[in-house]
Amino acid sequence: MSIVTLSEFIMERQADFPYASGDLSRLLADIGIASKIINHKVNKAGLQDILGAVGTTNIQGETQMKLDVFADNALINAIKWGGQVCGIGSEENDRYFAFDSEVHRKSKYVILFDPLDGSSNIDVNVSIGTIFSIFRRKSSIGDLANVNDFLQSGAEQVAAGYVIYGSSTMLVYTTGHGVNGFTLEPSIGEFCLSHENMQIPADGKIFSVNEGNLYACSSGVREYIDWCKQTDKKSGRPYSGRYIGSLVADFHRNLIKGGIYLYPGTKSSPQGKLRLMYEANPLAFIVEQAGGSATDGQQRIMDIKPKDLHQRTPLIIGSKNMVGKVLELIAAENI
Ligand code: P6P
Repeated sequence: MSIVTLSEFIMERQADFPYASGDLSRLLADIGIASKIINHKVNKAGLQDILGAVGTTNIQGETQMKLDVFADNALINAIKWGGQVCGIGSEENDRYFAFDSEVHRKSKYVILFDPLDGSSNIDVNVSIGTIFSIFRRKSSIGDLANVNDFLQSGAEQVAAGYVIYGSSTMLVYTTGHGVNGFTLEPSIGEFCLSHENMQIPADGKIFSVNEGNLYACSSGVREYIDWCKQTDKKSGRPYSGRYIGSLVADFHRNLIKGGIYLYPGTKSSPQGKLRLMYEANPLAFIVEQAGGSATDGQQRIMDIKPKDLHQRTPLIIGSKNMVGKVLELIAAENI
C-alpha cells in the first residue's frame, strides 16, 4: 500500500477549497511539526527533567506541568514562525497573543489549542493529547487580532483536530470535508494516512464518565448511566465503563469503536470542567464530521456563542444514538 504523508494529503485536499491560497495547508503542516517535537519530548519524559510541575498555575488555577509548558512553547513557536495566523489562544496563557509583524497582521486565521490535555496523566505514562481549533479572523487583514477573532461559535471553525500521544502517535483532523487520521512513522518522521474518512458508529457499548461525580449530576445523566449498566436484552450484557481520565484518549477510542463521553455540569460546577474553545468545540467539529453528536445537555456544542476565551461547558459527545438517549432523559427530568 502506498504511503500518503500528512503534507501530501493536505496538498491533495487543498482542492476542497477552490479559493485556498495554501495558508491553511501550511498551518496544518506547522501543527504537524510541533506535534513531532512534542511527541519526541513526551516519549523521553521519564528520562529527562521534564516531569513534574513547573511551580506555576494556569488561568484555571491548575498546576502547570513542565511538559504542558514545553508543548505550549513548541506550538506557539512553530505556528508563529509559520506566519499563517494573526493570533493564538491557549489554555496555558491567560490572554490571547496578537502578533504585530506585517506578515502576521496579513494572516487570515487564528488558532486556539490545549497544548497537552490530560497533563495529570503525564507522570503516570497514560496517553495525553493536543487539541486545536482554527477560525478565519473577523477583524480586517492588516489589523492586530482582537478578542472577537477568537470568540466565535464552533460552527465557524474552518479546521479542528487533535494529536494523541499513546501507544502510537496519531494526528486526526477535519476541515469540514470528513475526518482523517495519520499515524506517526518514527523511522521516517512523517505522519502517514492510516484512518481515511473516519466514521463513528451510530451506537456503541462504551460509556466514559467520572462516576465519582455522578451524585452531583442531574437525574437524567444518572439515569442514563444506570441504564447503561442494565443487562442488554439482545447481547445479554451491560455496557462497559471505560474512563482513562484523558479526554483525547477516551474520545479517540469512542470515535473508532463507538461510545459516549460525558463530563456534565454538577451542582458545584454547573458548567462542568472542560473548556469550550479548545476542547469541546474542536472535538465537536470532528465528531459531527464523523457522524456523531456533541451537546452541553441543552444545545449543540457548536451553536454556543462564547463570551470568554476560557469558558467551560458541560460536554456529552460521541455516537449519535447514545447522545440522543441522554438528551431524552435530560429532557424528561424537566417534565
Ligand atoms: P476528572 C484532564 O484534566 C481533563 O481535562 C480531561 O482530559 C479528562 O477527561 C478530565 O479532565 C478528567 O477530569 O475530574 O475526571 O479527573
